[in-house]
Amino acid sequence: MAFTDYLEISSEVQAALTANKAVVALESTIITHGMPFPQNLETARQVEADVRGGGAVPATIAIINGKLKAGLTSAELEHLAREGHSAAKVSRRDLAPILVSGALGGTTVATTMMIAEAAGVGVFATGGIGGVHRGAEQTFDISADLEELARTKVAVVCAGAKSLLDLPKTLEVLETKGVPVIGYGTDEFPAFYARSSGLKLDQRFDEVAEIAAVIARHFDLGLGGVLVANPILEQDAIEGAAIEKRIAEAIADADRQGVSRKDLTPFLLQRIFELTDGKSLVANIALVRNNARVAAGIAVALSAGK
Ligand code: PSU
Ligand code: MN
Repeated sequence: MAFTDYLEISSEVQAALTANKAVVALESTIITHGMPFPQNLETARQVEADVRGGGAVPATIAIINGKLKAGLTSAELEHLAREGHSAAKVSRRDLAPILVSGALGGTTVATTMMIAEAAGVGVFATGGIGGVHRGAEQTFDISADLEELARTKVAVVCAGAKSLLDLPKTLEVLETKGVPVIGYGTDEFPAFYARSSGLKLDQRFDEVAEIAAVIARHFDLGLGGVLVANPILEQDAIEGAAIEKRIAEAIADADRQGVSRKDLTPFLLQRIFELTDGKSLVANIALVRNNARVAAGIAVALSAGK
């Protein structure tokens, strides 16, 4: 048996792949652990529609009944959204246990990349990647997403990473691991809710066709994954200082309550949502949709170049 023996690709996604049409992978931890119900379901549906609007086929990825699924039915999407935190948050090391138990699993950026690669999908849209947590020099809390970007042949389109992470350290680890971070229309690493972080990127491209060309070349060279950093649109952004206070409060709450390890990111997301009266969620939804549109454009350009 091999990894692909556990894959179940929907007929629509399979047909698109066979015909060399553009496909965009989407993750599901953002549905189960990243947003509350019902906004998680509405967003998951809108993001799929945005991918279609951009001329690509969406392949939302999750683990259901012992199968690695690429392309979900509407009922499966709803099931994931309703289960929320009752579903497992599945990172690389959780894959085998979850397949054996048959539990429902939302896939993180790391596992979504693995399943996308196995399915033959090269472009993936998400909100923000996991990274190096603040205080990692004490806790060693560094997301498995970074390791996966280093080794797995998938391009991930994100709005940077939330400043609940240590962004300079996150960029350092990506550099160490040889992951290109490409700014789409920006010279700076975007900070999720805010367009800029003050951290300069080495690579900037303003056209999706150029980004597709870089991704294709990186894949040809066998160098692993690519991170495309696409800033939140101006009209949706939350000013850096305003959100920063809330993030600091959320981190202090997590410390006080002793929240750590895989529970930390979902806890912080929920706490920031509460502390901003839901404003963080509005921005989060807008940026994921923006990433889906850009990812579709890149996927179309990639498939045209094949
Ligand atoms: N960042 C967000 N929203 C999310 C996540 C990260 O702004 O929903 C999720 C993604 O699925 C990411 C995961 O892969 O959290 C990272 O978790 P950890 O730090 O435990 O690796
Ligand atoms: Mn972690």
